[in-house]
Amino acid sequence: MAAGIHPTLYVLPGSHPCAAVEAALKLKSIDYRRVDLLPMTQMLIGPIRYGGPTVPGMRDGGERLVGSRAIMRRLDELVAEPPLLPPPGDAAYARVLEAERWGDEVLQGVPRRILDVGFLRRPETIESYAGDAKLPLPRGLLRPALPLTARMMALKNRANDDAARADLAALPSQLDRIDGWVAEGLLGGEQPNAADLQVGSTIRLLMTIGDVRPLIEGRPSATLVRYFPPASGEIPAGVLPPEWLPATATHTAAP
Ligand SMILES: N[C@@H](CCC(=O)N[C@@H](CS)C(=O)NCC(=O)O)C(=O)O
Repeated sequence: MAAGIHPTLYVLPGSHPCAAVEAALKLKSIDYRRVDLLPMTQMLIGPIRYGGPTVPGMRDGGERLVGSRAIMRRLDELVAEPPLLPPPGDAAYARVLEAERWGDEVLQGVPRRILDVGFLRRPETIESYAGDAKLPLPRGLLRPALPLTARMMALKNRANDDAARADLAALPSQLDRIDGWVAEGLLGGEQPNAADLQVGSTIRLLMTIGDVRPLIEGRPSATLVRYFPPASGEIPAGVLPPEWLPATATHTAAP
C-alpha cells in the first residue's frame, strides 16, 4: 500500500467515472475509503464534502477534488507507479489525453441517457446497479422512490427517447473509433492508461444494457472491460424498442 495517503472517494454505485477512478486507486495500491452516495444526493453533498456537484469526488486531508480526470492527474502526482499517462515526451502522451477527454466529454453521457430511458421504463432495475454498495438507507426503504429517482435522473441528464435513439444510432461509429485505438495500441495495453480506464468503464456500463451488449460483444472495444471487476446491474434485453437498435455486424479482433 502507498504510505501516508488515505483518501476518501465519494461515489455513486454503478457510476462509470467512479469505477474508472477506483480502478486507478487499486492499480496504484492506494488505500482508500469509499463513501457510497444515493442517486442525486451528490448535488447537495458534493459541494460540501469534496467541492463539486458530481461524482467521483475525492478528499485527502484538506485537499478536495472533483472530476475523474482531475483525480487521475492527482493520483499520478501522489503515486507515480504505475503511471496513468505515457511520459510527456512520448508521442502517445497527447493522444492518450485526447482519448481520455473524448471518453469523458463525449462517450460518458451515452450510457447515462440510454440507462435513464431504461430506468424510466423499468425503475426497479436501478437497484441492481447498487451491487455491494453500503447505502446510507435500507434498500427496502428506497424502493418506493425508484420511479421518482428515474424521472429526476432523466431530467438531470436530459435523457429522453429521442436522445437515446440518437445515442444508439451514433454508437457503432463511436465503437469503430475505440476499436481503431485498440488496433493501433493506443488503448488496450497490458497495463491500462487513463484513457483505457475512462473509455473502458463506459464500455463496461454499456454492456450491462441487454439490448446494447450485442452491439459491443466481439469487438476489440469489449476487451477494455478486463481492467475492471465484473459490473453490477442489468437492464434486461427487450426493454428498449427493437427499432431503436442499429444492426449488429460481425467483428473480429485486430491482429
Ligand atoms: N465528467 C465528470 C462528471 C461525472 C458525472 O457527471 N457523474 C455523474 C454520475 S455518473 C453525476 O455525478 N451526475 C450528477 C450531476 O450531473 O449532477 C467526471 O468524469 O468526473
